[in-house]
Amino acid sequence: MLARHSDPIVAIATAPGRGAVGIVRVSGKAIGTLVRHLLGKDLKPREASYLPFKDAKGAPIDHGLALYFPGPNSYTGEDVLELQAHGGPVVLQLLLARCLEAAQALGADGAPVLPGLRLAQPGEFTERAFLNDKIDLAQAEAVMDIIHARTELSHRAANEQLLGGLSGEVTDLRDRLLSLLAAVEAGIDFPEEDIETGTGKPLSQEIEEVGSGIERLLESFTFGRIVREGFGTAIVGRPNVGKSSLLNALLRQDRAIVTDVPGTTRDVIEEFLNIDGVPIRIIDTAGIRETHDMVEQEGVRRSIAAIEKADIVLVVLDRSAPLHEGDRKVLEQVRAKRSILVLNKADLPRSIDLPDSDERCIDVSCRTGEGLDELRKAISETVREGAGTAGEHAWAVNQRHRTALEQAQSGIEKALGAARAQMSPEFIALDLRASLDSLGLIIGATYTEDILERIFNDFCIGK
Ligand SMILES: Nc1nc2c(ncn2[C@@H]2O[C@H](COP(=O)(O)OP(=O)(O)OP(=O)(O)O)[C@@H](O)[C@H]2O)c(=O)[nH]1
Ligand SMILES: [Mg+2]
Repeated sequence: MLARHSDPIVAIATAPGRGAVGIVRVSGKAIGTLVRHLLGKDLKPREASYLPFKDAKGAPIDHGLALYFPGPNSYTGEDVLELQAHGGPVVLQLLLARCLEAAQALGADGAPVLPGLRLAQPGEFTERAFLNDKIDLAQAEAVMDIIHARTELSHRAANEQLLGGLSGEVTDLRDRLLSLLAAVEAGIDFPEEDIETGTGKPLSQEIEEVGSGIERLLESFTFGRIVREGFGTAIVGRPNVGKSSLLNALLRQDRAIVTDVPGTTRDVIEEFLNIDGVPIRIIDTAGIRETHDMVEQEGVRRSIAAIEKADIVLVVLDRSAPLHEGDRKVLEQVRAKRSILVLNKADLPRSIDLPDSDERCIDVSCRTGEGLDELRKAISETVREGAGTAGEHAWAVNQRHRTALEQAQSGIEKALGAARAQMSPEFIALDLRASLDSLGLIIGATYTEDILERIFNDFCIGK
């Protein structure tokens, strides 16, 4: 643990701006003296007291609720004080400054009330909770996922992770690896004997089973990316077919400029949409065509880049006109992608003749709203098919977990190779241990200061 991990810390815990209530939170190993100095009395643990919050001269800054949670029964595992005041930025800044000032004041014994109290860094309260074993690292990450969740599904995934769903799976795999390791290491004294584990299964089978467990966790990554970042859905097509109209219709909001001039949209526009609880990152793009206009050329380049990155493309065609050379080019462009053909302008007579295609086709009218529900349904079905739904569990691994799982898997493969080649147990043990350590990174059984920094820097201050 670094020295900074033992400093007492203080921060405004509520979001910047104005709200009904705002909270200033202090955490430290022993903050009882600060509580007394600041509030003029001791507080009963875990009971709300309605009090004036006074400045150094005794004039009230505000009246509010004070809550004191002596460690270890607190969010951080340390002593925690929460001051709930009116949620205005000035009140909260004054309270924050007052806490820092009170900490510097000299107490009855002539020593500073709470030496070293400083402003908290992002995520530092949750980092303390991790360091004090209140939660593990995967659970700490879930705290931020809950705060960032945009839809019910994202929230459910984060909440299950916070409740320990993922941690439990990782811990089970680690336990299995640990007993394997013990068996292999016991075998080190008896190199001439076959290595048999307690279950009677051959070692290679045991190792393989752990490998399949890791593989199952890895499979949840796609779903995890979708719940965290949204399902990337690019609206593409030649100019004037109604792409921006579709974006607006799906968002039920006049977000993008719509005109009858081809080449209206010049840049990609990205917005979030909630379809049946699934977060959809919907991207309107510039109409794809050959053009001499430099700005439009850049727009087209970005449209093509958006196609590449998207999880699915909605190819918009104007069904009131015959299939255009430009449409064919777009269809060619998206050939390798999963796509839905959106036949727009269904309020007008149909003149399009479609080439044979396996892709799903949906008639819509952005003008009347016809077909939009069916399109929403088709998008959500595609997500569920492609992502593997949250069947028995909703949690899913993130990029950091994925890297650790891949490392763990590589250790497993090496161990398996060594076991099959009947190499000496030391080698097998080495690879199993490497795999164990990689799995440990997920829950923070092993961690470095660097990992903590990368995780908690993305947090809000005060969390
Ligand atoms: N009749 C009818 N017209 C529509 C419909 N959807 C869009 N339009 C019209 O089609 C024209 C082009 O619409 P946009 O949404 O700007 O088309 P776009 O594909 O974004 O065009 P660019 O940005 O230029 O590539 C506008 O005049 C819209 O009013 C529809 O469902 N029915
Ligand atoms: Mg447009």
